[in-house]
Amino acid sequence: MNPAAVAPLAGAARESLREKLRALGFDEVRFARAEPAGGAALREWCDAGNHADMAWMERTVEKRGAVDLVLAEARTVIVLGVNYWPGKAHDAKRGQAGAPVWARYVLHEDYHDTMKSGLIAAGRVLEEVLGLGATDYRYYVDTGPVLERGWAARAGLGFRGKNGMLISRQHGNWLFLASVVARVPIVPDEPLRHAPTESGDEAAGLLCGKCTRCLTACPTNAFPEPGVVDARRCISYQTIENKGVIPRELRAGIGDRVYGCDVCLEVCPWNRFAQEGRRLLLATRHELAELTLGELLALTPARFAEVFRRTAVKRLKLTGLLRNACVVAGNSGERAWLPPLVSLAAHDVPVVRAHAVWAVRKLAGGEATELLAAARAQETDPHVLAEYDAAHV
Ligand code: B12
Ligand code: SF4
Ligand code: SF4
Repeated sequence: MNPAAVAPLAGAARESLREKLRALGFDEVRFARAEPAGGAALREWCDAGNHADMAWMERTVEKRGAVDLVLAEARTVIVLGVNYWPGKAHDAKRGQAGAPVWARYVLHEDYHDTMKSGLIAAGRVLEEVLGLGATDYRYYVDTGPVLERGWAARAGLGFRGKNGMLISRQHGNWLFLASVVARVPIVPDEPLRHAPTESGDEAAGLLCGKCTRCLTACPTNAFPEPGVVDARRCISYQTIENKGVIPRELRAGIGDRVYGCDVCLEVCPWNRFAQEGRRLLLATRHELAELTLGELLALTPARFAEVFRRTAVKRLKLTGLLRNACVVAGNSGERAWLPPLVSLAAHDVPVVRAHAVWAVRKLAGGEATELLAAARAQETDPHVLAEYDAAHV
């Protein structure tokens, strides 16, 4: 199709498209005009090193800031949101009886997979209703080179909070985002309130007022300024994206969080309006929240594959999860975890050994030398040896 020749979809036709997409399971469907945006801010964020080791962010800065590099002649970004708030009853079970705490988003089958089925169906709707061909649109959930939160704010789905999140007045912080970039003009929705920054981007904290709860609650002090997250200090990055050693000075702040972090989300007063989601595009796995730390420390490859099948945790792999479980055990103050930790100090994979050694030293104090003597005698890896020799745990 030639997008320039088509009048923008408006009025009842636009609302009918919105309804059809909502019926597929998307709780929010909003439209933004495709235009270059966000690139300068993202460049600045990467230049300051805030992307940590996520080299793929740095490599795609140009594309993320210019949506027509994602799809030539793109006219509209359709922003889609899926509410994943589990409801009060399920939420209350998190961290019960000393079970480690998981970020809420991961207590589902992998949302990248389940939302993809909705996006495929959305593509079919665009083909049927607007006559688009398969090459006239591209859809993404999370992993594409698209600044999903910026587009969502531009389309009025919510605002960018001081915690960096896209916050909806209706769903609070608990929305997954996805987008369809399309070669069809659609009359855009308005941002909630228009107060653009100098570059024309949507400012952070528009509806935060004087509140700073998220900034002060962050356990690892990951906000260099409101609305900006330094991934190097963020527990979500350290427990999910970082596949190596977690910096020693951040481990205490991780507390009992075994995968991801929701602290700056859950303290936000805008969550008070959130209602349990429809879950048409999500398959919950609440039972993961009930796994005990003992079960996690004893995970074998076969058990890991069975328990975390189809969840996003499988991408962290068994060794990443064992590493995180060692940190949680070290923070627990419970000497009961010493036997499994001493076993893990002799694990095949150095990153697991390193964190097990740290946890044993933290829990056992002066007795650690004796408990770890056999493992240390075999140790040759410099990262693990550094844990034995560190002056402070
Ligand atoms: C990299 C990444 C991370 C990194 C870095 C986080 C960060 N704050 O950037 C890490 C691993 C730390 C992370 C953590 C989490 N993440 Co994450 N992450 C991403 C990813 C892949 C890219 C984000 C990005 O580009 N960051 C760079 C910063 C500079 O960009 P930004 O936050 O969007 O803000 C800039 C732009 O929006 C731009 N801008 C402003 N106005 C406008 C207007 C327009 C039109 C445009 C285009 C741009 C623009 O300026 C802003 C400032 O520079 C997105 C998916 C995606 N493709 O967007 C998910 C995403 C942001 N993550 C998500 C989630 C759920 C999380 C966690 C809550 C997971 C958890 N519980 O552990 C935490 C929350 C941490 C936090 N407070 O931000 C959701 C957020 C949903 C929401 N409602 O906001 C996303 C959107 C994934 C999804 N598809 O649902 N994440
Ligand atoms: S996700 Fe956790 S560690 Fe990351 S910025 Fe928010 S509160 Fe801080
Ligand atoms: S906790 Fe307060 S400051 Fe942080 S995003 Fe929510 S309203 Fe804004």
